[in-house]
Amino acid sequence: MNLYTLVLLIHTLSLTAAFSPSGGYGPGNVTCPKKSTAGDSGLVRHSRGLCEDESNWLKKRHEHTDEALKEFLETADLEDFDVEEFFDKNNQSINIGLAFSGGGYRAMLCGAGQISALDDRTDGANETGLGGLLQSATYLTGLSGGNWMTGTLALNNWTSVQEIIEGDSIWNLEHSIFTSGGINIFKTVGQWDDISDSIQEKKDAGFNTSITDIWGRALSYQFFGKHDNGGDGLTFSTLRDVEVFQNGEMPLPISVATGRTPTSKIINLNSTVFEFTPFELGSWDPSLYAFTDLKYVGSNVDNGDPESDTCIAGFDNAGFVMGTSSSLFNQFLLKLNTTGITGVVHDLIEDFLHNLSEDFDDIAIYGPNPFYNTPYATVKTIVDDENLYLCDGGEDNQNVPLAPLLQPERDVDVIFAFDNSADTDDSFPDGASLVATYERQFASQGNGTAFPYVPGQSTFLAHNLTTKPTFFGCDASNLTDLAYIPPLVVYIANEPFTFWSNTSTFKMEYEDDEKLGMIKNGYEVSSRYNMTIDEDWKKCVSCAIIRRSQERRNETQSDECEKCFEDYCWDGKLVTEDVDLRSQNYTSSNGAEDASSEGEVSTSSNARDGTSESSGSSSSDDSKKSSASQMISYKSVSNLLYSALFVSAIALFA
Ligand SMILES: *[C@@H]1O[C@H](CO)[C@@H](O)[C@H](O)[C@H]1NC(C)=O
Ligand SMILES: *[C@@H]1O[C@H](CO)[C@@H](O)[C@H](O)[C@H]1NC(C)=O
Ligand SMILES: *[C@@H]1O[C@H](CO)[C@@H](O)[C@H](O)[C@H]1NC(C)=O
Ligand SMILES: *[C@@H]1O[C@H](CO)[C@@H](O)[C@H](O)[C@H]1NC(C)=O
Ligand SMILES: *[C@@H]1O[C@H](CO)[C@@H](O)[C@H](O)[C@H]1NC(C)=O
Ligand SMILES: *[C@@H]1O[C@H](CO)[C@@H](O)[C@H](O)[C@H]1NC(C)=O
Ligand SMILES: *[C@@H]1O[C@H](CO)[C@@H](O)[C@H](O)[C@H]1NC(C)=O
Ligand SMILES: *[C@@H]1O[C@H](CO)[C@@H](O)[C@H](O)[C@H]1NC(C)=O
Ligand SMILES: *[C@@H]1O[C@H](CO)[C@@H](O)[C@H](O)[C@H]1NC(C)=O
Ligand SMILES: *[C@@H]1O[C@H](CO)[C@@H](O)[C@H](O)[C@H]1NC(C)=O
Ligand SMILES: *[C@@H]1O[C@H](CO)[C@@H](O)[C@H](O)[C@H]1NC(C)=O
Ligand SMILES: CC(=O)N[C@H]1CO[C@H](CO)[C@@H](O)[C@@H]1O
Repeated sequence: MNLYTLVLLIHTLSLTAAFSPSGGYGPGNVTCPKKSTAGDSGLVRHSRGLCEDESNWLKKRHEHTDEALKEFLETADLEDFDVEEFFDKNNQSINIGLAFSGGGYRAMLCGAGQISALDDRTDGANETGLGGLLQSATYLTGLSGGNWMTGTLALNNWTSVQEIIEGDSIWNLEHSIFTSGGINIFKTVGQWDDISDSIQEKKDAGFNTSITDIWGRALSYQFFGKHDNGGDGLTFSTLRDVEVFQNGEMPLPISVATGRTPTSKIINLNSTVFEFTPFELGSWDPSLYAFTDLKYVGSNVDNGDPESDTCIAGFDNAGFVMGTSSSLFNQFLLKLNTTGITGVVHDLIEDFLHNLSEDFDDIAIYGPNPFYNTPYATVKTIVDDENLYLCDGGEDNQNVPLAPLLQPERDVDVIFAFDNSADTDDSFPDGASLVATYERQFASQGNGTAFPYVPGQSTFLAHNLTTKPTFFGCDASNLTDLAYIPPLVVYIANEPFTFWSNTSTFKMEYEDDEKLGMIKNGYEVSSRYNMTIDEDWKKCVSCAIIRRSQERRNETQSDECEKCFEDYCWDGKLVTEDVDLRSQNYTSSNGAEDASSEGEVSTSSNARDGTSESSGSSSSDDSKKSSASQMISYKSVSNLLYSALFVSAIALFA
């Protein structure tokens, strides 16, 4: 064998190892990796610090972000600011995090438009948008519909929204996933046959399956149409072997889900937030406080130690991961008889529904539990179970996936939080997600994270904090009472410019012109209507990016940036009916309490204007919300409540 063939062989092996070893949807056997380092056992580690893979990868990413940010700041042309000098003095790279909320296809399409204005590959973004900001970003988080967007970009060789709308093989949304072939019934049936085979493969390999498997496979045809069989063998950890990722040419994609046992309910104060990176799956929260190597999820382990030399790979199917983060949409399949699905597929789903209690409707089963018997959790609910149950990232009401970006280990300077939730009666955001994340820092599950002060939803609406971008946590000196100085948060909410972008969360079909209208409107949202509302928008964004760095060095802001902050920072004022969150007294928690205890944030959970109640009843916002819109914004996970809504939602696409 000559050297060339050897290299080729190794290359092929490493590629196939990245996909499911079976080549299809069913996970397969591989040799376990060598034990990792220092104290941690086998495949699992304590959530102290970042994993070595992420730290190493960051070095490569920072080479790219440093360059891109230099260019971004140069072209922003700030007064009294020398870019070279700034970078010389800065002994660490600036970490920018971008977060995209859930909300079905609405969130995916709005998010696509919003991100396209930050992407220097988009026509016009260098001139009328914030082109280069995406290239300067270190982290990219997505949840539910937002993770459909981030996952599509990441797992298609870091494609761009521009490429997607010019191409024709992905994001074809004219037909719902139940009738993907349109009038071509054979195409639809063929696809569902494949899905059915996939699920059978996973079962045959000895794994429990859930509705999320079906849902994830169906979604994959829309997101991974370029890959064989709708990406049935594509895994999330595949990214490790993709050159653009290895070289740090894209931000770290993170998908967020929450943990929930089939019979329980969760709210922002007691949920366990999970994150999937290409390297790991796990949580920073005390109820788990562990991460596992994503590639080997599905292996039989005890405290992270594989039971034999044989491990499992291929469980982390990309569609399954993206379906997990959006499992709330499993509910569509429950209305089976109204979907028009017939034959084999109908029977397959019917079979599932009969064999599962309804408690499992929105749950993805990760079994065997990769965290079985791990010792780091303060509450043992998750680690004592033989399965790990994950569900939609928005179920705890934190619909913008901020948790991964608030971990002090990641040292994020600024977060751009894109909120495409449907909180109000007319399906626009009202800041509820930020409030939920704000509150969580004071609960034991917040585990010493910090988040800037925000007002309640009444103020968000009355002071127009959702109709123009708003900065939170502008002044580090005002945040010293928090656990540490959190990132500055640039909050950008969905609003209509040229398209009514407040479509229903459950609208599953978009005509091409609707799709493009949503995307274009998203571009206009994050570019301030192509810079026509504020020609200094790029400058102001730059001021936000450099702020924490300046504060660390005790440098004063230029007059120009001060002016920007006057325009965009929340001024701390409230409308009269809003409770001042800042004056709330939270009982400090020692982190050792049972996370399920209801009393841990004694005064706040009822004093807040209702958002932390799972019922969603609100004292001040009653007039602005109906119970239906609260359900759409994932206020409650009650199946009972959903039923009524879904019946009407189904009518939309049936
Ligand atoms: C994996 O190996 C085990 C034995 O170690 C065997 O029982 C099982 O059938 C194998 N699974 C697959 C999918 O090949
Ligand atoms: C950067 O410099 C500051 C002050 O000079 C110092 O406190 C900090 O530890 C340095 N950080 C790094 C990453 O070297
Ligand atoms: C935008 O500017 C960047 C950096 O100069 C350049 O690489 C990129 O090609 C430009 N984008 C477009 C669409 O012209
Ligand atoms: C804003 O710019 C985008 C991207 O170049 C373009 O598609 C859109 O038509 C522009 N919108 C307006 C209102 O000019
Ligand atoms: C992935 O994208 C890079 C450029 O970004 C390109 O060089 C490479 O050929 C692409 N790979 C595939 C498999 O399309
Ligand atoms: C669908 O209809 C069949 C026959 O009427 C019934 O047995 C089944 O329970 C229904 N399934 C669902 C999910 O409603
Ligand atoms: C919010 O916007 C509306 C409509 O543009 C305006 O009438 C109102 O004065 C604004 N409110 C505040 C507090 O700026
Ligand atoms: C910070 O605190 C000062 C003094 O209390 C106050 O005047 C200012 O408005 C605060 N700034 C922000 C952004 O909250
Ligand atoms: C920052 O500046 C203030 C006043 O300008 C001064 O009181 C303080 O000691 C300085 N802090 C550091 C760390 O240099
Ligand atoms: C909150 O409680 C602490 C100690 O329990 C007390 O010192 C502090 O004054 C209280 N703050 C407010 C705003 O009530
Ligand atoms: C979380 O808190 C809610 C409201 O207090 C409660 O109903 C629920 O049972 C708790 N869930 C867990 C998993 O502790
Ligand atoms: C900052 C902080 O409180 N970290 C805690 C998070 O939870 C783990 C596990 O309970 C603790 O060990 C950390 O100290």
